[in-house]
Amino acid sequence: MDRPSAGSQSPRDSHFEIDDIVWSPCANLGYRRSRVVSIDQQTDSIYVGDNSGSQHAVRKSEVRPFYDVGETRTFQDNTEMVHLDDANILDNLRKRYVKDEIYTYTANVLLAVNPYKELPQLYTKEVMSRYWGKNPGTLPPHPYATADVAYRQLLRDRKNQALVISGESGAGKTETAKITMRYLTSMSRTDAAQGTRIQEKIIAANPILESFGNATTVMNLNSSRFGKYNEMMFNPVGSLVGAGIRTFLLESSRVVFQQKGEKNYHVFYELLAGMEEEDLDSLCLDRQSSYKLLHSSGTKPLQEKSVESQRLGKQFKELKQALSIFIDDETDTTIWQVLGALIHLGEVDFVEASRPEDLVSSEPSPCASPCSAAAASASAASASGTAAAATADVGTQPATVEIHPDTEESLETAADLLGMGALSIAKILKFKEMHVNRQGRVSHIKCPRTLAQARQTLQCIIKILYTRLFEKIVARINEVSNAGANPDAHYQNIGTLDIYGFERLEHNSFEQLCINLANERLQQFFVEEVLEAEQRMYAEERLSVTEMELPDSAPVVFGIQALLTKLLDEHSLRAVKNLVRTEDKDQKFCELVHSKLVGKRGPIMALRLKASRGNGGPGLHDGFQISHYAGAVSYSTKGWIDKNNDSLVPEIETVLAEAETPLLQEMADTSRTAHSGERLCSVSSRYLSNLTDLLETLKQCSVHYIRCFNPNQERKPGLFKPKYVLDQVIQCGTVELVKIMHYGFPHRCVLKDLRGRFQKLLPPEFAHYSDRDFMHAVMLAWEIDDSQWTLGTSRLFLKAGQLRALEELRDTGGTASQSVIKKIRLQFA
Ligand code: AD9
Ligand code: MG
Repeated sequence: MDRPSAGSQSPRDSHFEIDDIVWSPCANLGYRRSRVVSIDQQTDSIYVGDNSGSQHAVRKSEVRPFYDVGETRTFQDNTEMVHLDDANILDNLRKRYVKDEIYTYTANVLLAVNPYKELPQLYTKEVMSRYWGKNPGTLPPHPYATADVAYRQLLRDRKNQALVISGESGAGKTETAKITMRYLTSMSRTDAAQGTRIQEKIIAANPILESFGNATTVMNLNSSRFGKYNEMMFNPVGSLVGAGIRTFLLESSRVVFQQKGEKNYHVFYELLAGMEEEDLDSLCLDRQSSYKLLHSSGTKPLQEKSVESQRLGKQFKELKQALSIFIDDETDTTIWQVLGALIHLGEVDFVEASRPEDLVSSEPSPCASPCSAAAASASAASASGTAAAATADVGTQPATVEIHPDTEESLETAADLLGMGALSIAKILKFKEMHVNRQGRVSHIKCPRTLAQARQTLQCIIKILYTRLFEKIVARINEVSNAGANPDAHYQNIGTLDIYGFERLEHNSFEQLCINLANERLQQFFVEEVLEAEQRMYAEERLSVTEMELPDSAPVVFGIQALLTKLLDEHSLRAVKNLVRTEDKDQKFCELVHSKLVGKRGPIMALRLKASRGNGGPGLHDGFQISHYAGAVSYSTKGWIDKNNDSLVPEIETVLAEAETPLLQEMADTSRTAHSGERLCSVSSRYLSNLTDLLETLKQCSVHYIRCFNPNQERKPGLFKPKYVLDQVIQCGTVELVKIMHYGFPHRCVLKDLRGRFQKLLPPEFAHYSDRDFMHAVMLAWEIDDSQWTLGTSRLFLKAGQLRALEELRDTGGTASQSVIKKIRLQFA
């Protein structure tokens, strides 16, 4: 799909002459400093030469003007630069980065480049105080300034505020979110009734969420595997009264499988490294064992007393400390028991049981597995009216698999820790409960699972237990963080959105599509709410601005949503009802995508993918590719139908409800028991509806943007890879933003307010002028370059830095020269 080129030239920049120093495109660096050697007007090519003496032709539209301000001079705000294009923005970011100036404004959007090293001097108490209540732009760019603006606007406008932090995985979103939250908790007043406890709770929630929801990935050693929206509530005088967290789609597949170079959730490793010996004993765990759940991607158990082990041990203590703020000792014990049980469940395996030859139906049936065959045979019985015989036949079928004798002990230990019967769990693993509708009467049958099905069921149970535990902990944090807030009071809040960044891995699945959809929708929101709104405002103020084609996410968003809701849900439901062969349900879904959604010029394309370990074994299989705003991503549909169903093992609900411990009982969702029938609990529908709610929330807020950039994939401090950053700068719409704000004007002030403020800048004889004429006269009287301002119908638009200049004039109390005043008088006469 053709996407508008964000870096394309505007007419103002396109004039070049021989010997001009320019930026020319370079595969490695993004742009290289070059000299114009000759210009071919016919072909619109420019020949450029570099230091090495080599010359080559480039298209004129790809060349950017070079503005020499020296290596050390940089701009705090990209819109202050003379040339506003990708090459010059990139160079400004690079020069600032090497000086540890990791933050840069683009008008009111803050850009942050990950330093990959501690910069404690940037975040001291003293620095916090400096930003408190200051006008943005008067101090260096900082997340504190962005948070401060949000707080002031909340108080002034009585409107909810949102800080939207975006960027690819590893770019620094979570760290930046914590920086803004620390600022707001430290600086804002606390409600007398709340004491400092509310601050403590907000800060303590972070390590808990990170232990349970973050993991090491190839992109980031501490990657957030869930999205979160943290809301801090303030009363009308600005005191902090409570907080809440909304989470989005935790990546549950990670609990049972990790790609090469990746790990399970931090909490498991922290537990093993930090727990006291006797507590570990009570969970029947030991530090030296290589557990499948934690080491399936080939990582080794931690060496005792190694640096890593000590770090994790320390984190475990911090986690325990943080948890103690939200939960009692009994719940704390249960949490570790559940986690221990999951590790033991991960060890369980199966063997084929010797079973009668006639178990698999010899009749041609749509499904080949015992479970499906049983269902098919029961439905056939139902159709032929021999229901009683069918129930007897199916109900007495022996198990196809048994628990592997070597792993029986693991199952028993897990069951003990969960306060459940090992037999109950084994039954779920070996048999699927199905219901058959015979002439209006629903009966339940148990049919044996195959080896593959038993293994898959085990994985499902582990995923369900972990996800529910995570959800329970978040719910508990919310309960405690809101305990002091008056439920009837209407508070305003500042939300901080830290959602997983755009992902393009070697193998991309359902989770990556969900993650990338969230980023697509946020990008669409940014374009609509910021860029388009900006263009609309200029039109309303009757100002002419350079027409600019904006990126349009709508076709991609529309395509993905159709794929997830229409195709995936419909097909998942057919699978639940056993209307598709279990073996090729994912492949069939892929074929549906190809036939229904792949279009010639659309964003979705058909693809042949090489399969991998996590992708269903070697060989080729079908997939599709989507052109996202941040690049094309190939997806494999392997496993999607199961991943999309949250109710794959409904039998577990009853067992949970009957467990001994209250926390596990609370984790049961009794609306989903096996008896509730063949239901699809669609993961994608729930996710889409959560996303829509989030965007609705954002629409009601004043939104402040922080864009994070990853300078390199090696996680090295001081390494700024220009081409890598350039791609991110272009993808996120920063270039369009800079252009709109520059060719437009970043500061827009209501004329009436300005007049009140700058009254003294002109003699009293101007008092009868209209607000518009008055401010016009001020700009003329002080001879402010007319490229730096423009007058709308109700606002004065100013380039970056000009408002500061006017304020300085006001403070110094000067008056304009008489000769100039005279000229103006004549002009307005
Ligand atoms: V992901 O989408 O959750 O995978 P994030 O959240 O964008 O990603 P994160 O904030 O986790 O990235 O940052 C990655 C790492 O960069 C951190 O663990 C820190 O080691 C490092 N980082 C990021 N920002 C800063 C900072 N302001 N100061 C110091 C930082 N280090
Ligand atoms: Mg993160």
